[in-house]
Amino acid sequence: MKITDIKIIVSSPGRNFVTVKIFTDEGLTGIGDATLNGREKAVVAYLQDHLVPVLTGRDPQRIEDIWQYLYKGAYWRRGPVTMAAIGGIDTALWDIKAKAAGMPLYQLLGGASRERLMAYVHAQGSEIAQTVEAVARRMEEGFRAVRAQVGIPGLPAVYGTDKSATNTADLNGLPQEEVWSTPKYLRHVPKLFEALRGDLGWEVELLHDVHHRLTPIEAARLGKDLEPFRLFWLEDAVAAEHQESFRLIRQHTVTPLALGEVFNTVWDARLLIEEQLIDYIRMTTVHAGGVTPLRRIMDLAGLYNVRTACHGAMDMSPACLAANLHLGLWAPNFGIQEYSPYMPETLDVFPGAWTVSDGHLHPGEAHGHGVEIDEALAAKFPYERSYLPVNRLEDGTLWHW
Ligand code: EZ4
Ligand code: CO
Repeated sequence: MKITDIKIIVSSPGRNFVTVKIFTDEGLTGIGDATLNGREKAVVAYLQDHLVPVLTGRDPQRIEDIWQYLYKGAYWRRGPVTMAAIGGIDTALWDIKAKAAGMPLYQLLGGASRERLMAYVHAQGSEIAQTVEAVARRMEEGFRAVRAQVGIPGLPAVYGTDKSATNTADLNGLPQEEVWSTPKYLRHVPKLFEALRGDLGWEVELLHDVHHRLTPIEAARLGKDLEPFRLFWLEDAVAAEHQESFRLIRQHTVTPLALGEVFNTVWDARLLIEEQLIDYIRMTTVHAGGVTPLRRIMDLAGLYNVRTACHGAMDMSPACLAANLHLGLWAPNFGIQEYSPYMPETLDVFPGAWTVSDGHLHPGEAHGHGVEIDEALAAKFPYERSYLPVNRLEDGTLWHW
């Protein structure tokens, strides 16, 4: 088999997605997600100018060799742009290989380790009562695990709670600015979980995303304060350039810790995994550089009792979710899968075999990873400039978003 053509498709059916589509001389095609929110065009240039030219004519079945060639062969390793580009190619190659083998990707990886994958969804409110109501609605929909976020008194809308106070129409796609206060946040969040347990009981699994905003000792304080409410996890407690930070947090709290949605190689997570400093690794197919490396990372994690929890926000395409679901169905150490319901126009552009029911996900039985792209429809949604927000403390200091 030979790669005859590679198309890089940029489309914005609700939000921007970068998709790699690989064509072969045997008529098989495969797709992979290469989306990097706010930096889409850098990935497109990396793919178009540097990867497509070296791949055309190669045997798409030699996935390992191609991955090594792209990773080691560039001399410049790692980084989100590089790894998202490689991730798009690698996912499309696994899609082709599984189609050629006549099986769903999870079968090629070693077969199913379970019947279905527990999902968690997001619930938000600007006030505690609203979040409690939102979590209750999610439970009624059948979800067993819900990530709860709430607005902070005295601050405009913060991450994961509500639309920002900024008038985004005036920004022409440039980043909006949010405001942050750690003391206000630390005082308020335990009250949310007290109310959730009081009103909704103990069966539901509750999660919370700190979104990288604390120092290690502040994260330790929050973890301790939340212990009575038995969280499933505390996500991204601190920015993890220092993996060692988690030694300090771990000394102080038994609240389980999840991390890794911004990681892009095993080297970002090695110490965290080997010292058992986290409980869930959040790396996801696209940003980890594809199925090839993420499978290895999952295996390494399994050796140290760290479970998988692929990042699954709606700014990664359904092709990424599908790859995560195949990996999750196989992984002996699967933990949970984030599920963020897509907009209808996104699902129209990316029709797929995966299903969600009763709070669980399944990748389906279609050959490959099971997601395709409707190119004609994709062309009707051109790229729209869009960035993630930035964050400042109340005195104007630039902070982590
Ligand atoms: O901020 O996907 O757990 N989910 C998250 C997301 C991320 C975005 C970044 O692109 O933290 O909302
Ligand atoms: Co997160």
